[in-house]
Amino acid sequence: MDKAIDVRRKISHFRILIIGRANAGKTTILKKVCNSVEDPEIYDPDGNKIDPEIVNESAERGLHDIDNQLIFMSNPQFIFHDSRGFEGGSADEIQKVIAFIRERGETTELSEQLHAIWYCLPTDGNRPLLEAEDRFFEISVPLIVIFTKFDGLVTKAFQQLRGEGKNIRMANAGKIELAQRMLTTNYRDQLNGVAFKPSAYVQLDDMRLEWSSCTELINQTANTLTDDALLLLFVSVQRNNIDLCIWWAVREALDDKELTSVIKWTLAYFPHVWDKNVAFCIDALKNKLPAVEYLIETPLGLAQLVALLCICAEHTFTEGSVFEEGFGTAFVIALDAYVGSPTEAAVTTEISEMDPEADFETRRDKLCDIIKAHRLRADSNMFPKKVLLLTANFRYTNRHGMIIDATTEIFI
Ligand SMILES: Nc1nc2c(ncn2[C@@H]2O[C@H](COP(=O)(O)OP(=O)(O)OP(=O)(O)O)[C@@H](O)[C@H]2O)c(=O)[nH]1
Ligand SMILES: [Mg+2]
Repeated sequence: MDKAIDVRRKISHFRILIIGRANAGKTTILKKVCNSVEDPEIYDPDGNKIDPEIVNESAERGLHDIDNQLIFMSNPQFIFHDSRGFEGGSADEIQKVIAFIRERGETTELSEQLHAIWYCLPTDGNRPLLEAEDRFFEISVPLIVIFTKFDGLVTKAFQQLRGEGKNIRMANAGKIELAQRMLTTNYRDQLNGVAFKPSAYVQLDDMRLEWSSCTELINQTANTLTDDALLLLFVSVQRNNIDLCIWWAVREALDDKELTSVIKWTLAYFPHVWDKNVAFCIDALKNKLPAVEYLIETPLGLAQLVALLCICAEHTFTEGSVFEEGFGTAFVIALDAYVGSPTEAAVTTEISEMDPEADFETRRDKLCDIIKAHRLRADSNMFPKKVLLLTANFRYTNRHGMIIDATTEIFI
């Protein structure tokens, strides 16, 4: 297990190859995962930034050169590689992808290896699978098949039902179920026949919509990682999905018996907590709660400690300033706000109602629910009153190209 923390210290990037046909929705997914409306920055294999303005003509190629590294500034801990679509001179492109996967597999540097492959299969077209597409499954990297543009398949199902004479209401009522069946027959079942099965399948809603999310893709990717070190790394780079960090932190710490290890393992899953901060937190906690050693001697006491750590860590994450150096201070403020607060009292009551004899999964899920229901920031009275420094108006373009005027207030 300590090897995992070690990896977190050594490499901070999770490297993903995304492949699939042109227009499959790859870039849209990457932006969603990184919570970005901007295009990624492009770096060559040596880490030199490629300026898309200068290489104007080949900028498009820069994005699709599989060797280049794509990094979104909103979550620079993910490095993506994006290939060209397979069709149109496809054999060449497939060879290139296979060579790239093989090369990355041969490197002994963990940070240079591929950690997962996301394989996008659009479901809105007429051609379910390309002949050569199942070759990719013969690899040792976890491969997650993503069925994209399911909304397009739903539209096709609707049209089919209308063609069969159903009225609009009936066609609407039956379209999702039919689309699901079409997905199974035309895609899932066909992939069951291939020699090397993907590690997981994910089906995504219309990724263009503001509310659609990639949570399922992130969860499935985490589930396919069998190596503790990689799992910790993957979960801890999720700036967009703190609930997942909470889930893994609880899972890891809930059966632990030793104070330092509980604290270390609960905090290690959060993206902004680094090894060097953990020792500081242990001291801060012992200062604030001198009896903390005794707390973990009972299952419910341990659950309280894990809840405290997750709630404080989650709260500090929402403060932009806490990355790296600012974490210790932010943690102490959160700890002061939490201990003795109504939030802590509510958490303690709910934990005391948990069944200590229940199986691990039940206790884990219950504790996650309690933690998620008691975010520290929900009770703003617990924090020192802040003073409004300025109100700023700004304008930005959202992912649908709409210009939005917004206002933000900055407090000190
Ligand atoms: N209907 C539908 N359209 C989508 C979805 N996701 C993306 N699109 C649209 O599909 C088009 C292609 O999306 P991209 O994300 O650029 O696809 P890509 O695979 O990166 O394309 P290339 O980089 O050209 O290979 C865009 O017009 C997107 O708005 C989806 O879930 N449903
Ligand atoms: Mg793209």
